[in-house]
Amino acid sequence: MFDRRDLLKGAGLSAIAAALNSTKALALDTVTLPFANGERPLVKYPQKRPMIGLTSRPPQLETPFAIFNGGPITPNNAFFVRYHLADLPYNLDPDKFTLEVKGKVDKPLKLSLKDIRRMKATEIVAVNQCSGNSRGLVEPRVAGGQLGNGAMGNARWRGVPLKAVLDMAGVQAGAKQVVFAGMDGPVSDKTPDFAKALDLAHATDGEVMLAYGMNGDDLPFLNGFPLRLVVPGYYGTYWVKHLNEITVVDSVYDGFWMKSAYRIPDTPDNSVAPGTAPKATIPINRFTIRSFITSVTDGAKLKAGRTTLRGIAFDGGKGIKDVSVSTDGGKTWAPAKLGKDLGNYSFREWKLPVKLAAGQVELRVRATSNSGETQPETPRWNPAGYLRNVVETVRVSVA
Ligand SMILES: Nc1nc2c(c(=O)[nH]1)N[C@H]1C(S)=C(S)[C@@H](COP(=O)(O)O)O[C@H]1N2
Ligand SMILES: [Mo]
Repeated sequence: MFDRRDLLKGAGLSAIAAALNSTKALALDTVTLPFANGERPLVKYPQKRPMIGLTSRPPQLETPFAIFNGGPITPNNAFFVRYHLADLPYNLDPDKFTLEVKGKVDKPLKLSLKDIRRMKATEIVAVNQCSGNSRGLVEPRVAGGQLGNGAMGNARWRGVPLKAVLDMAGVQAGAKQVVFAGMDGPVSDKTPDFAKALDLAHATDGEVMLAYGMNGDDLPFLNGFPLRLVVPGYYGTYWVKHLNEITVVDSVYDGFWMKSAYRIPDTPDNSVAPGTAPKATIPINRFTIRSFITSVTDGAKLKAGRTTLRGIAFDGGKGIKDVSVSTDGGKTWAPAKLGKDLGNYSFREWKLPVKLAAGQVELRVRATSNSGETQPETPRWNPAGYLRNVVETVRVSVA
């Protein structure tokens, strides 16, 4: 298995390819996520530290939650990995890679990585979160990848605005959406290829980005090397990896992953009564607001007296206005001190000194955004287990 130092371009990539192709991930240990059947192997993949393994074909890796207590940026080697299709482009050659821009454009393009890296670069700190993050905690339980809270991460992405590339190609009048497809594919041709679409206005907002850099390095292979879409504030499903095909269309794209999958109820709070099916649905879009305690884990034993609680909060792009903490199961709340502002799409750190009395204590945290969105006291429910953002409770024994 490989370490970052081994991964010096070219030879490095084929070594990763060989490792991913030929070996099963090394299972190191097991971890137990806090729900029935939550036992998972801790696995080691190239360019990654030990991660919580959900599936191995394709690789799906969850970040161990303790990582989020290490600072607002999630290290590349701890960043979660999600794929739908098992045929990954292990043998891609970055020197031959091209991004094609086609469809309703005046001038179809084929850009090399060099072409893209020569353009004016921008950076944004943004959270990527899988729609299925925390699905294992949903009650009543729902089908799909049973994830804890580790299918999210925050990185500083570097690349070019998608708008700049679309402007170069010249979007034609009547264009409605932009469709994104990557180099991975299904192992059986019965499985629909993975492609996602954004409305043209969103795609050209100047924030949606074609990213080649992550936290000062190239993208790790499993996070979309050499190029991925970054859609700040939107669920990870839109963040297409190994992106090599952009198609401008004059209709609403109706591929499987837009029309049938990744849909939420078309109700005011995008939920339905538990166990029921929605009458109408819309494509999943922006994150709901969330916050977590990262310094204390559920079931921990703490000493009575003063301690400082820490954690993170984020939302779909308005930015975090307030984080409040309760040490009495939600009866009273105290405002936390917010950490450095890395932009409206980033994790926002918070901390609060508290005094804990002996006994069983329920710790809670609740964030509010600049637009007033806050977290519900009781979970909302939808059939795919998306959008979870209930105020979470961390139970600790204090002595
Ligand atoms: N090419 C490709 N891109 C993809 C996917 C995929 O299956 N194939 N999955 C999407 C989903 S559902 C998520 S949550 C994010 C996860 O990004 P990450 O693996 O870098 O964490 O990638 C998105 N981009
Ligand atoms: Mo996802």
